[in-house]
Amino acid sequence: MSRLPALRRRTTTVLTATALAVVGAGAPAPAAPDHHAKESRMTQVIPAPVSVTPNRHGGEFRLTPATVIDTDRGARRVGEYLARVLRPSTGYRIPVVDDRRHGGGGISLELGRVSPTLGEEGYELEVDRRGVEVKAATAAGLFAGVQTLRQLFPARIEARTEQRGPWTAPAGRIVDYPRFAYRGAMLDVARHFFSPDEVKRYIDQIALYKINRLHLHLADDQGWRIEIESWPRLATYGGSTEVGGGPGGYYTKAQYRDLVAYAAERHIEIIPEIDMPGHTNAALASYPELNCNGEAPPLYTGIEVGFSSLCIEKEITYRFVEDVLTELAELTPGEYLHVGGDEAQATTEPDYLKFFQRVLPIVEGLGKKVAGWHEFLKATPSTSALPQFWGTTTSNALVAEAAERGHKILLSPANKAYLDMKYDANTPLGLAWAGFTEVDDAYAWNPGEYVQGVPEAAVLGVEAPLWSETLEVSDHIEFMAFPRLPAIAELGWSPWSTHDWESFRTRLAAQGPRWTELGIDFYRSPQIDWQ
Ligand code: NGO
Repeated sequence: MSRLPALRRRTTTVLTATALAVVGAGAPAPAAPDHHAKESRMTQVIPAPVSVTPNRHGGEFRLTPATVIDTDRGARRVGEYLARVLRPSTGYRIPVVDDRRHGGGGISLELGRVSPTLGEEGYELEVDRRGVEVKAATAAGLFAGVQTLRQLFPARIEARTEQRGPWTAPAGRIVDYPRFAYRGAMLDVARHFFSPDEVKRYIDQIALYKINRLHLHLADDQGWRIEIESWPRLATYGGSTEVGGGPGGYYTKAQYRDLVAYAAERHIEIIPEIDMPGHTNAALASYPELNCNGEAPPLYTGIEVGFSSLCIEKEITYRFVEDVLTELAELTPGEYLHVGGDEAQATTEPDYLKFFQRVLPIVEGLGKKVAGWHEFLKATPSTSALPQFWGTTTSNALVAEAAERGHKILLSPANKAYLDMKYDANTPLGLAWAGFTEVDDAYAWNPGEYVQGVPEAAVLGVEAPLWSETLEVSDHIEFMAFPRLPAIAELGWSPWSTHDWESFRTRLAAQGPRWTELGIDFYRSPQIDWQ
């Protein structure tokens, strides 16, 4: 139990999810004008919480040089994380203390009994003038609450250098939990390689919006990005270039383990993908014996797709797949291995089926569940397999049948969720094959009733893929991901009853100054009245 004094409950205005949307839309907030700015911070959170109850009489919590973060032992790392966010801008010491030694006051992160409706990742957050109290059943829930709390302080709290206060958060109460279990982002590190530090930077950014899965597309025609000890040339040769002919790169196992740990500390699970049997030129170039004709093709630095295939009839292909997946499984504490399966235009249909009938049991034998782009449903994997829908229409027979059989589906409709699509004809980066995708396009769909025959109960969640044919550095990632990633994150987290474009665009505008403080190079969409 926390030693924080019981928080007084003076709150009488309950902003349900729907009312929240109304406040966001510019209707007068039910607060005295001098409290408006702070109180509106409480209603500007992204993703929109399940319920927000500002204290009707205003009031605020204020960080001071004496503020401490008071945690249960099991939440210590969440406390340290929050302290690392708050220290640089405030210049305060903000020690993280165990609640048994501490007399109260400050920010309390408390693991314990909470309403079962909060589930594994939900939290309750209560702010009054004496303190902040976040409660959850798990560290993941506290971490989600901490991301909300960050947004209750002024934007300059995100600065990495000391700023002037006051550091206030509006009094009130938030109760929150996710709509879907899987809220993902994908980064293609194959077309262009991104260094471990660049990947960590993206992990920090997606964590802001309660994303809990990062899918890494680790191999494609243009590059192989993960060290495999039993097939070392995959990385050293297959990873030696990228689109446009740059130097490429790969992660050593130590670097990859470090990324997995870094993500885990932010309650994000990494899902590794080795795409097969197509999108395999980098592997085919590294080992001639993987080719049906025994000859290694040259490395590839263009952006065509659909021209490569592993050799389905050779036994060595399956030894290769098993070796790679075995080493990958050892690096993966998470439950899924992603085996790609998309755009296998250079593999005949019977060969494709034959291939996956060999490969699917390998993944299961490693104690992992298999994920794949939705085409792999042709090979009728078991219902524990996770198909990732990436089509541009709202009907797909394979996916609907899979949902009917009992599969959970992951939704990444390319014309909504692909962060590499250009915003409009003038966007200097990105592709346009699925159409231009402005912020409202990315936001305007309901995952729970999007694909025909895939009802909400059959949806595991959403994922926003970012393919990197045209992206070379962190700035490029950020320009394409912001502000659309927060849109997809909100679709994955927030109850559908909060869905409201006017509210979202108002709340998004309030994120702009935070991104500026964080050095995030975002797209200033003309659809948003940036502050
Ligand atoms: C497609 C293709 C990728 C491209 C991407 C570009 C899938 C699943 N396969 O999505 O190879 O990089 O489009 O938007």
